[in-house]
Amino acid sequence: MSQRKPRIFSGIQPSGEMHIGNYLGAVRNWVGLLDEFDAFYCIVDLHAITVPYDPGDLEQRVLDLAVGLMASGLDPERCTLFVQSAVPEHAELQWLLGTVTPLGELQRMTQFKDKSRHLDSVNTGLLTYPVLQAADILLYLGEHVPVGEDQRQHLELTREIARRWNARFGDYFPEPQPLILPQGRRILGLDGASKMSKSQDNTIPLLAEPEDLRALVRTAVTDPARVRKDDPGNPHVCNVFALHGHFSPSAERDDIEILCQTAGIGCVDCKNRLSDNLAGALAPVRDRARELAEQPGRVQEILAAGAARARGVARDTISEVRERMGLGSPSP
Ligand code: AQP
Repeated sequence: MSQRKPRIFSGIQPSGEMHIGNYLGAVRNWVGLLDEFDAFYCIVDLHAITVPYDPGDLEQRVLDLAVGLMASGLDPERCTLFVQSAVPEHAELQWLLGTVTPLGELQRMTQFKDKSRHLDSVNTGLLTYPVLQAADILLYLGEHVPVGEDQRQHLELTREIARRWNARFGDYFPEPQPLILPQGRRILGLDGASKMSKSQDNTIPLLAEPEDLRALVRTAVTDPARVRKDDPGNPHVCNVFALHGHFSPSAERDDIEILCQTAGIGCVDCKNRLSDNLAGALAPVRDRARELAEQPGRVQEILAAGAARARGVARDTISEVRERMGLGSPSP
């Protein structure tokens, strides 16, 4: 008899163009989990609207992200790929879980502090973001969550919310475990200092054309101590060298390491070699994306089928949760 695969959930925001940080830190790893797990991968549009955004763009961003995810190898035949707002039970469960979530825990979340610091007026959604994240995962009774290091704190809060809810209403939710993958390390942006981030304008978009890649990589910050071409550089503090580690053959990377340390190669040449390797490595993803982008109707159908499957599971969870919380059955 075949055993049920353990379930995982992970999400990505349609807050801008998918970038190589998303790809290396998350999506490439998600693809590697398709055989082992019953994977739910979600385009979390409700999360993306917690920061300023253009409503006229959102639908297209969702579609573009779906294209990027599928082009990266998320095969919708082997996972449930869907859009968060197409499954209204996410928002319902968030409310229900909010009743057992301590305010102090939300206020001490690093991401909340970072994001709210830059805003004149802080909306409640930014504060309750981790409760929605807990609802996303618990709605599918997710046992594992592939997350980047940056999301570890939120996942710990999800576990705490599950524990509190179970203690109050009876054991039901699993406490999801992080699946922090060795390759899931933080990728730095073109500034070489902060996390590559859609909202920070420091990204290398996954689907950029080779000439755009080259222009972007040219702006990347390298070893700040290396001022002139004949200064020896330190590759270990250089983000361009770190990116070579992901996209260049290891022999070439070893070569560049020595050439940089001995001033045998300048930063411009080093960047051009990275651009060529990046463009080559991402060519198959770009080609698949181009094909998919020409069939928006098909992409919409795939997302609708994913939402239908997700909704089936979500409805069962909500029924059980409502029952245990004394709210009775949902209206048909
Ligand atoms: N720079 C990164 N390095 C490694 N992993 C990253 N991820 C994002 N940036 C990096 C991982 O990608 C997944 C989806 O992320 P998200 O879109 O939900 O939100 P995020 O982490 O906040 O990504 P951004 O680009 O920084 O978006 P904005 O600017 O909208 O906040 C996650 O698993 C994340 O770890």
